[in-house]
Amino acid sequence: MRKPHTTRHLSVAAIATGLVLFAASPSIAGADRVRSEGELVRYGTGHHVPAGATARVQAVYNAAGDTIVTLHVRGLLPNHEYGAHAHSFACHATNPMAAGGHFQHVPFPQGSSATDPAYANPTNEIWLDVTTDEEGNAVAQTKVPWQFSPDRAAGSVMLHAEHTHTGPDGPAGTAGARLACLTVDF
Ligand SMILES: [Cu+2]
Repeated sequence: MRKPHTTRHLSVAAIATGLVLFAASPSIAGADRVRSEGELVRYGTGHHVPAGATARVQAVYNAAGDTIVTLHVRGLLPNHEYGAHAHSFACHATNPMAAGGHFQHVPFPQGSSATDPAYANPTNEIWLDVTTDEEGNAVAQTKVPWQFSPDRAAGSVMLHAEHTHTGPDGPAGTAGARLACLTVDF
């Protein structure tokens, strides 16, 4: 299996900006934060994710301080719904739980839970649910009003068996079994 290929692009302007401004400033518009693509790591029986299925994830920062994340998937089951989110850690070869929970911009506090809709929502997490076309391909995009910090960022995008459950009464953010994963060094 091919290892996902991750690249970071830092323009001269971005580096110069970084020298002048504090790191907390939003990065310049259009700067690629990260791009990763490769064969999905498949878990379980794998029959919902055909061998050779691939994903590509791109994250871009804009001047307003948002992060725009795009997911392309290829070679999945045709006309099929999958949930997808950014998770905290990189994909493990055989243990889907090693990717941790959903990355949350504001982590749920003590006494709350990962599925509290106040934290498990598409503004505080990166949700990329897809419905594939007749060839098993799909694209999803989300925009969140925050950026990753250098010391705290997501590590993967995980595909799930169902579209993401949501709503004010929780539990929110759940999407069934973890099916497949792409490491993304956000
Ligand atoms: Cu997930």
